[in-house]
Amino acid sequence: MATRMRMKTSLSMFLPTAGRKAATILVVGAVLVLSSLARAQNCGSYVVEKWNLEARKKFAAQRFGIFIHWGLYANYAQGEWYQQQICIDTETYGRMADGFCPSKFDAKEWVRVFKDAGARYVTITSRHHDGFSLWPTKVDDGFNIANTPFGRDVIGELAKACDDEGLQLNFYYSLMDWHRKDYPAGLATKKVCGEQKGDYASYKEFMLGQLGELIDSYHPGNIWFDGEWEHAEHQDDGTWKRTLEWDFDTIYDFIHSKRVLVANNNHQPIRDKEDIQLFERDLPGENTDGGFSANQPVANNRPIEQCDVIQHGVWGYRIAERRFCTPAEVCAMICRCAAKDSNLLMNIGPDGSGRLPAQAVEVMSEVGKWMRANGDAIYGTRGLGLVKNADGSETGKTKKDNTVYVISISKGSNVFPKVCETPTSSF
Ligand code: FHN
Repeated sequence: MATRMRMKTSLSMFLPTAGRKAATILVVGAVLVLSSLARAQNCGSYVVEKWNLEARKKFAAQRFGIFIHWGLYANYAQGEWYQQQICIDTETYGRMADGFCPSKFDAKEWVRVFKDAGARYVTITSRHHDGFSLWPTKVDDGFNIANTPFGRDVIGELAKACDDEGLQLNFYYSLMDWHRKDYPAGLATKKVCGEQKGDYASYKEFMLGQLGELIDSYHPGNIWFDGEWEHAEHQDDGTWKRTLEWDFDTIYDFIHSKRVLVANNNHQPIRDKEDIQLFERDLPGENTDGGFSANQPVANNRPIEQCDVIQHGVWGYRIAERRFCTPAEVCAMICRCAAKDSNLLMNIGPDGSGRLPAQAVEVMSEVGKWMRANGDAIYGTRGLGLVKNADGSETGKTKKDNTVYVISISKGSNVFPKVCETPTSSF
């Protein structure tokens, strides 16, 4: 019974939960096929183009990125699901737009912190589930940053700051929407919008309009979708019960036509046209206690990215949550991911003033010191696996050219991983 329940995808699995246990590490398979990302590939009838394969390879080599969850919800300071959790109607919730004036927002300072931490890219919530857009979009009903006292183009300023410092910017984009009337409400949205039937053709046109605008104006590396899962429930016979046909072919083709990669955090097996496989707070193939990846076989021909949170249990800023990962814990996560041939996308939720939480800044500064000393074992490597040792420590291995990096990850939240370089001939 317990197993059957775990296999089912239920809405509660996607809600923010406080502190998950560190991953239980298993021995992974042997050496990966190193050339799999470099050549043109057939995925079913879909032929992956050369630009796409090169972009995937570039993405995988970056290995460490910063995730930013920021929007109106930062003003409420209760995490990004607050509207849904206390069932505020969209009109009442949206009034916060009149009070959104993050006077301390400084894209250059954010980027300085990210770059100093050793991050090679940034993925920001251009629009989260509440439907509020962080750029002055022309295709919505006005629920965006232009109609706040702040009025500045957050996405534009961040894009410029990233560009100036050589960091790639990517966009999280919520498929699920708690604001628009044409969005067909799924399990989570019904709590805010009731049994809203919506008009998906109209909603899809809106999304394509926004995506085109985002891509043409700010040139992201990838679009990172989220929220599909409120319309999909995994069945015991291995199939998915879907309550909405999203027409991802059209959406993905549109994004690919602009030479941008597609990722979808849907917790399902990867589709042909998805370029990056995502794991939420779970190492690829581990399916630890959250159960997010219970139904996600690891794709062996795509770059992989695991996202996780620095502030415990939340993505958007929560004022009362004072527990943050330690620098050593973040470094251990980076190492586990690299050993598993995955990137780490570490989330920070800025507050309503536009500042990154001070604790996150301190942690990232220490992470940066470790990355400067040990980055060779991380950037541009391929993962050779991660083993859990009898004493609870872990050993990860990565490889680049003729060097294998053996990474020892000790137990304890304040012990940094240790890296040892070995020529491949020793193996
Ligand atoms: O509901 C969201 C959540 O707020 C957050 O954005 C995370 C990031 O991976 N994804 C969803 C849950 O799967």
